Amino acid sequence: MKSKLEEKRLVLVSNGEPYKHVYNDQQIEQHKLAGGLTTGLDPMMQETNGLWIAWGRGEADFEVVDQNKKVKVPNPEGYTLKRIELDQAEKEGFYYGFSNEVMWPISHTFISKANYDKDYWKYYQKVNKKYAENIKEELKEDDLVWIHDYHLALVPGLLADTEAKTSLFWHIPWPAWEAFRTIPWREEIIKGMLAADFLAFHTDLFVYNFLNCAKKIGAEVDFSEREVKYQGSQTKVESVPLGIDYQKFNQLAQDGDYLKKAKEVKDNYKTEKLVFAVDRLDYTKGIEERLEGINRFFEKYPEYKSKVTFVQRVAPSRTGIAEYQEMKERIEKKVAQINGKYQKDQWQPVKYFYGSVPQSELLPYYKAADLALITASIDGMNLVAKEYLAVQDSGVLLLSEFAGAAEYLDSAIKVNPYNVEELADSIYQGLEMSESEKKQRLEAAQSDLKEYDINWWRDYFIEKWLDSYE
Ligand code: GDG
Repeated sequence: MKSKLEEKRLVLVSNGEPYKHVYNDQQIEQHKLAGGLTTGLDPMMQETNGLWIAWGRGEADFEVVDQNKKVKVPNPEGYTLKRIELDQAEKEGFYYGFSNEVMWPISHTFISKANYDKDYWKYYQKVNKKYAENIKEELKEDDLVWIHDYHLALVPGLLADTEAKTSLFWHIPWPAWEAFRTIPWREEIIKGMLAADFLAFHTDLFVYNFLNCAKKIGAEVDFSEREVKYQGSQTKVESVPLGIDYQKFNQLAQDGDYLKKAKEVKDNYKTEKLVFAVDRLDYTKGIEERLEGINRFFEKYPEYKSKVTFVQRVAPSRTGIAEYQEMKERIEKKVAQINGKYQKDQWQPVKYFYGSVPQSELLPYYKAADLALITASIDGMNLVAKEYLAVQDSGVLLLSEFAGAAEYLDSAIKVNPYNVEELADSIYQGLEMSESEKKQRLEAAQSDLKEYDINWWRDYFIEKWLDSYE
C-alpha cells in the first residue's frame, strides 16, 4: 500500500483523537486511545508520516502543541497530530447535540429519539466549518483527505473549493429514506457528503440505503455502478467492512499469561457455563432486550439454573445525555429483578458491571466465555463479535441479524434481538452445541477474520478510493 500512497500525504480527519495527553503528578503523559479506528490507522500514519486532525479532549492536549496546534505522535519522529479545540457550547451543540441526538439515532433508525433543535444544527455547521478551515490551513498539493464518520458529514462539501482528493468512511449504519427524511436539514447533509470523491459504508445494505436517499434528493444515481452525480460532483460509493487486528488477537490467544487470566475469570464465577456480553451503554446495543431473553431462558429451561452465569459489562458512554442515564437505571432495575427472581444460595444468574476497564482486564473474558451474546438492536459492524471469535477455540457466538457483522459471519447463530422466544432458544442451542460443530464454525470464521483484517480494510479502502480517479 505504501507504493500507492507514494508522493501523496494522507490527511486523516476524525472526531476522536489517536493519542491524548494528560497530567500525572504534574508530569504530562501521552496515552494511546483504544478503539478499532485508532488501532488500525495509527500504524499506517506512522509509515506514511501523514497528518491526523482531531478534537483534542485530553486535559493537557493543548499544553504540548506548537502555535499551529500540532504535536508529533507517538514520538518526535512520528506523524503529526493537529488538535481542534472546542468550547463548551460547541461541545454541547455539535457533539452531544447534533452528532449524538440527531445523526446517531437517525442513522440507527430510532426516529423518536431524535431532537431536531435548530441550535444543534447551527453548531454542527460551525464545527464542521472549523474542521474544514483547519484542514485548509494545512493542505498541500496531492494530499489525500480521509474523513471519518457521522460527526463530519459536511466537511467534504466545505472542501469542494480546494483541489484536495476527499473520501469519507461512515462507521455506523445508513438508514432507509423513511428515517433519514425526517431530518429537517436532510438535503444539506447528503449534499455535503456527495462532495467527497469516494464514500464507503460497512455493508451493501447501507450503500443501497444511501444511494436511495441520494436519489430522493434529486441526484443522478447509477445503482449498479454505485456512482452518484449531483450538482457537478461525482461520487463512487462502496461497502468496505472494517476488520480487526486478527494477528494481535490470535497471538494473545496463545499467550500463557493471558490463558491463565482467562482461567481465573472462569474459576472466579464458579459456574459451569459463562455467557458474556460487553457493550458501550447505548440503546442501539440491545441490552434491555437481551435481559428479557435471559429471563425467558431461565423460565423455559429451568434445568440451567445454578449452572449458567451471565456476565454483562457496560462501558460508560455519552454520560452528558439524560436518555443514557435513564437507560442505565432501567437496565440496573431489570438485572435486580432477574436476580431477585432466580438467585439461589451462592448463585446469581446475572453479574453486572458498569465502568470502563483497560483492555488487559476485558480480553480475558472473551476467552473465558462459553457463549457471547452480541445482540445489538442495530449496529454498523460490531467489533466485539469479531474480537470474541478471534481468541476462541470452543466458544459460540450469538449474533444479532441487525449488526453489520452478521453479513460477514455466517458461522454465528443469528438472532432477531426483538424476538424474546428466539433469544432464549438460541442461548439453549449455543449451550448445547457439540464440540465438533463449534470447532467447525470457529475455523470458518477465523479464516475470514484473518483474510479480511484491519490491514485489508485500510488497503482496500485506499485502493478503491484511488481507483475512482482512473
Ligand atoms: C462504532 C459502531 C462499528 C468495549 N468496552 C471496553 C472496550 N471496548 C472495546 C471493544 C471494541 C470497541 O470497544 C467497541 O467497538 P464496537 O464496534 O463494538 O462498537 P462502537 O463503539 O459502537 O463503534 C460500530 C465501529 O464504530 C467501528 O466502525 O463496528 O458498529 O457503532 O473494540 O473491545 N475497550 C476497553 N474497555 C472497555 O470497557 N479497553
